[in-house]
Amino acid sequence: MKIGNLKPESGSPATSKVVYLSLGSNLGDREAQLRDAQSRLGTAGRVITESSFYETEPVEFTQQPWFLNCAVALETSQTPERLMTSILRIEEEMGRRRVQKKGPRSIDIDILLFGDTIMDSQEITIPHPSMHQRRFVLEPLAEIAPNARHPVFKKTIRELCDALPAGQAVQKKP
Ligand code: PH2
Ligand code: MG
Ligand code: MG
Repeated sequence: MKIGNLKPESGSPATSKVVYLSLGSNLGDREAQLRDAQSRLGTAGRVITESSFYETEPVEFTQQPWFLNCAVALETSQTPERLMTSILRIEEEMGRRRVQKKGPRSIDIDILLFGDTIMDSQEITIPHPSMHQRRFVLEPLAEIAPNARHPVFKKTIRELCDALPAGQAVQKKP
């Protein structure tokens, strides 16, 4: 065999990426639901790291119970579209009802970063368009991936977290 034939055929090798997700719950048994979601994410890839759980003040729509939030690193060979389908299925299987935008939810799973992918389609925006403004996202993410880099702002998660204005109570659970 010629050595030149050893290069991979374009597009054929399964390429896996590290994806960072934000999980949140503020209805029912929040802790059990975060754990349930983490374990179900195993159907979409390999869960590499899980942050601690954080008790967080609701933001944007503030008249709702406090959230429990965490961040998860997932290695997956799924495309962003497939992963989004997997996530929506998990949320549905866990009984999420979409009643009010940004309102109370049993489980919410958001894609934050997908390797260094940048995309903006009707269904999916990556990186998550609000992640850099949300302490409930950045603190858990900084715990597991302080040096991951936001591909649009070219800043690390630690830098984005340190640049947040004061406010947005976020308390790491022991
Ligand atoms: N999710 C929202 C709106 N506000 N606030 C906190 N603390 N945690 C969340 O997960 C959250 C929120 C919409 O997805
Ligand atoms: Mg969300
Ligand atoms: Mg969501």
